[in-house]
Amino acid sequence: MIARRTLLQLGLGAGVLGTVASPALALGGARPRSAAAVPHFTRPLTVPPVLRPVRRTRDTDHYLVVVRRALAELVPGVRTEVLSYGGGLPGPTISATRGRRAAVHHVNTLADPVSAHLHGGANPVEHDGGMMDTVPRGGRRTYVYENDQSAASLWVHDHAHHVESEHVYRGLSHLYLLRDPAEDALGLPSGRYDVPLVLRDARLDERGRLVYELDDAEQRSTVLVNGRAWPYLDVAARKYRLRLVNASNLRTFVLALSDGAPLQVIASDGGLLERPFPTPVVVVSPGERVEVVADFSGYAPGTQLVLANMTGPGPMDQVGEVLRFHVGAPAPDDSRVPEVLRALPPLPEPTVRREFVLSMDEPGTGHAGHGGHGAEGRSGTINGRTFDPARIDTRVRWGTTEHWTVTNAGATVPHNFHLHLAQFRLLTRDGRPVDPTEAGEKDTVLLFPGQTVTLQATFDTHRGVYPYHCHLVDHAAMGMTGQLEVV
Ligand SMILES: [Cu+2]
Repeated sequence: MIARRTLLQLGLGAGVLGTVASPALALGGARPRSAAAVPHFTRPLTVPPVLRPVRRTRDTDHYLVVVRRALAELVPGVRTEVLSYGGGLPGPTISATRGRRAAVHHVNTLADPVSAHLHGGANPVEHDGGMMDTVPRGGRRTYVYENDQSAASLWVHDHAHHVESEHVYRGLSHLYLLRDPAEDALGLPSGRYDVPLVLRDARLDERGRLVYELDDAEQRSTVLVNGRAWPYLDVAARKYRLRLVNASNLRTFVLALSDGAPLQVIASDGGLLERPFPTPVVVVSPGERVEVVADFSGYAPGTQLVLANMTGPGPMDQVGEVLRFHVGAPAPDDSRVPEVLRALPPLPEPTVRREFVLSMDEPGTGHAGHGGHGAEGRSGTINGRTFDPARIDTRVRWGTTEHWTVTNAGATVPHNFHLHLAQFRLLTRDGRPVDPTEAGEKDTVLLFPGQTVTLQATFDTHRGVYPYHCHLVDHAAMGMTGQLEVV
């Protein structure tokens, strides 16, 4: 097979590659030997199927999810064993409606204990999927979600202590899209023009098997969108709502269209922004969600636009590309992006102030730990302490609003900060008011090395013990997790 780079040097467009590096060829024995050999943009994007309820009652939809091993064609022609919520990577999407309860019955067929956390959800602690609240092999568990919160792109992922990092990496996540008739009435692009894009990376060996090594971002250089490496998406020349979800363990995506055209950011983790905000660059760190409206109406049929990723780690000819849009004919478009999307909840005056400092043994700083090689033995801390399930780090009085200052004390490694139970509001980043795209409801915030953010959160829903942690999942597994008790 001619190297992709060579073809590009010859001036042949990537469209030619689609003919040369067809999935059929790969099936015929030319198996991808590394991420570098996987052709880009030869397979169409797929969207995870919507899970059907097994039963509907007056106020509740019941779902069945079997946690099991499955096969997925992450790269063309190769079946890769993954862990799955019911088949596929990511698993099927739950489409929930605000005000209508979802009861999700889990059956664990894996050897490991599992725990399913609805990321971004405000739920009673027994339904939060706690790290120590696990379901053993052969066990069953029903998670009940009230869906009494703003419409938002939520997602479910494993959170079982010690194994969550490898479980998430091997595929245990799925979308949970919470809808609201009030949001539907805004007229944003909908139906087939509302497309989730679950982004992540993976490291595959020469036989196409997923390789998991703790804190191994550099080598996870195969980029997957909805579980396929570098797919393309045929789009009509009109507006699309794109729900960007970062399901990576470690990789932050800095996304832009290859022609630099702006994307209208309309929503973040906890739902719609107050107003749309145009930007050419969208940053999504692990666990974060950013929704944009992309308008393809100005492009001639046949135009190809790459959704590019402008940062590493890893080789940029691989990790620098994510997805390609192939623009087709214009299509009728009565969708609109209103100037006002919603009124955000008011910001009460905080009465308690706290500080959180994230830190970890960084490679190359002389703190390589005791493990001898790799990340084993290195630890991550919040306020100097690694996770201890028996310790409550932060006690919050129910009903209060708190002001938190969160700092990444690192010199080289980015972190982020994820809070269970409550959506928070970012106030400042390094002393300046946050960008409008970060000013909505958030549950996860990125902190580049040395950065400090301030945020406020109101704890007026459920009582109990919930974690907060770095959502670079490998870092959480290295101890960068604390516990909050709402009393
Ligand atoms: Cu981290």
